[in-house]
Amino acid sequence: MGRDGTKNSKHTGYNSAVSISVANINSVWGSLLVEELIRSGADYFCISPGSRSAPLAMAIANNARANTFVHFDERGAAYRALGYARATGKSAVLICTSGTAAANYLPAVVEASSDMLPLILLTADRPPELLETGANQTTRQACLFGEFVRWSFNLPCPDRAIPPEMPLTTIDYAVQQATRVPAGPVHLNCMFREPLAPVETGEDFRSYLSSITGWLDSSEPYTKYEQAERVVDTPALDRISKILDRAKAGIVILGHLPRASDRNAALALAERMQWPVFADITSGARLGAARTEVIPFFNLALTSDHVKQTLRPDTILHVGGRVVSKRLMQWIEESSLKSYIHVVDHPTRIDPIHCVTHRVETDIESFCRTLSGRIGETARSDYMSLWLRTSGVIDHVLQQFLAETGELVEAGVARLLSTEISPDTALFLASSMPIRDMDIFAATGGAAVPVAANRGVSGIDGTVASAAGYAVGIGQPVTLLIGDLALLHDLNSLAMLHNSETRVIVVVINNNGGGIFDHLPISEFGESYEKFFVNPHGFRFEFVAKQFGLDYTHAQTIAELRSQYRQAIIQERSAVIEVAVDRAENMRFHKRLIHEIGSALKL
Ligand SMILES: Cc1ncc(C[n+]2csc(CCOP(=O)(O)OP(=O)(O)O)c2C)c(N)n1
Ligand SMILES: [Mg+2]
Repeated sequence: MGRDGTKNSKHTGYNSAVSISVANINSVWGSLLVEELIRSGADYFCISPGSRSAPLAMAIANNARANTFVHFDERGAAYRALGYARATGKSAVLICTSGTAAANYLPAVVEASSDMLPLILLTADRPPELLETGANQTTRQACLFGEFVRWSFNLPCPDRAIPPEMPLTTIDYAVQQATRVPAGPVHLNCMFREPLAPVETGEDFRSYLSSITGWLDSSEPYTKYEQAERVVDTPALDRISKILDRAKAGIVILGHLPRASDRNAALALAERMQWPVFADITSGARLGAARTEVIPFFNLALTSDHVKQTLRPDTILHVGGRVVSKRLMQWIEESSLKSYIHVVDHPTRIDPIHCVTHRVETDIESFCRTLSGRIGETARSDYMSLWLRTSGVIDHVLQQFLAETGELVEAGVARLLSTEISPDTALFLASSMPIRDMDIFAATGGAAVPVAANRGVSGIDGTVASAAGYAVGIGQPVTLLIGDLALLHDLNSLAMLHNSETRVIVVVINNNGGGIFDHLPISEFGESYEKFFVNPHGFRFEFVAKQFGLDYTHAQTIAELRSQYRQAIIQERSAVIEVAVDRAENMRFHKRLIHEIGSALKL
């Protein structure tokens, strides 16, 4: 027997293929919980150290199939788990001790709940006799995450009076609740009495474990949740086909669509119908778009009143999650549509402008393929041709403008990354202007890489950690485009990046505060505006990058940015590339560009 009391089939009497620590009842339960999580596909554990969670941490340490990451900051650990879940669709597991440690999970839990990502939170707690007594490091943890979790449960202290099937089926149910539609976070508050370390108590657990010998000898979860297929309903198909058939000016909007098969089926349907496609940056269909139906510059087109008046749609087919562009939503709201059909794979309403007339909750790929099969070959319409022409004109103006400007502007950075992005990487976009600039200015001529962002609640927090988790989950380096305030918000998480499995190239646009507010009416309000909204700080990131062992460069021109980015891509390390941008110049560029586009589109 090892020092931790681990026994397996090699030890007589404990007839199991699984490593179960039998040092004491806490370690037995810890082993069962961790093994069952792994069997259920939740094998990525983000652990933040603490004493009360020792039975869980030691069980993870003793399970060879557990993939682990240890981080001191629970908030960052939770965001990392979120990024991992975003990349893989699998539940990531969080382990922490009691008290404020658990409370630090809240921001990521809110994002996971809103963006429907599976997380399993195992927060350690003191036993019931110590709660509400003033015992150290205790608080009301049982329902800490309120309505933001799909399920929460106060797991009783490990006890021989409770059969070992109970922790197993509880984990199975927890994973099911986290991953079934709509996916989301699940909280198990795990109470433990002393001893917390795997110290030998001399107990014999053979009779206790005898009822689960079948499970011990297998490699499957105790309760297997069978998946039922979601079929496409024929009357609904008839109704939707009829609406699409009758449309004279239809647009396909692609929202957040993480699965390539869904994306491709939606694009094939658009091609069949010959409808223009407005592909949101998080759809995955924008960067490297090979299809002619994709209208990359729809957002800039909608800065023109002429376009807004003459190209109004009568029908929208929106496939996938929410979209970044507020301008698009405002235009649709003003457009007195006949129909707005929203096709999604979850039950949660996404309709901030209250325009959806038909909502189809289904398997996106099969629904789009079935619809495609019902639609005859269509010739290119005038409506489609006008959109293609409009987007082409904007592309031309934008290229010319960027070539002429001597300054480093945010549009230029977004455009450069969209064409320079390496095909072997993924792109993670921070909230605020990075995601908007990419949505507005990205070209389609670069590589088609996965694009991700925390758009559930659009926080500027936890972005570095989310990108790091995404890199681990997707198994590729990630390029992160982030603002200075968002980076300041998550400096701690730079500590995650020196590890080679988490390669993130951080491109930080330092415009000395929240540049986004310059685009809002509040920017007219002088000194109070600067202080209370922009929050200028004057910080640079060179020494922070060095502190965390990361390569650092500072790009002062677009050519420098290009060469520094290319260099960072070929290095086998994470890096920070700082791009200092002047906010006032950036706004001047923006206004001139929009004026120029307006004039070009009137011709
Ligand atoms: C956690 C959180 N706090 C505050 C906000 C409000 N907010 C939105 S954008 C923004 C400014 C972000 O600045 P920066 O990251 O530098 O990006 P920039 O606006 O300059 O592009 C703030 C404070 C938020 N979205 N999330
Ligand atoms: Mg900024």
